[in-house]
Amino acid sequence: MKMKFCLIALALLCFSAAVALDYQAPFKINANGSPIELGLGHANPLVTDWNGDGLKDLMIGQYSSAKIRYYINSGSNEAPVFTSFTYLQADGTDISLSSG
Ligand SMILES: [Ca+2]
Repeated sequence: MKMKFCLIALALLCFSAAVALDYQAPFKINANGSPIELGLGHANPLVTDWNGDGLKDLMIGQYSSAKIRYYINSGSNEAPVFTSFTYLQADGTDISLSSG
């Protein structure tokens, strides 16, 4: 019984250490000097070097329009600069993922 308790305690300790995440405080991201506004609903951001220039870009799935905004980083990875966005397209048409 004592051994079983120790194994459970060890498992809980490992699990809690594995899920203890250290998040930064939330902050707004600017484009053209103003915070990015997405309208109604939540956003699904992704930071990745989409165009392969070595700078991390910003992709945002937009709930209200069901489209994906693409902001090219014209700054650096340490101090990104975003201006206007385009919507991701496939075959010349904005990609739209409707809910439901
Ligand atoms: Ca890039």
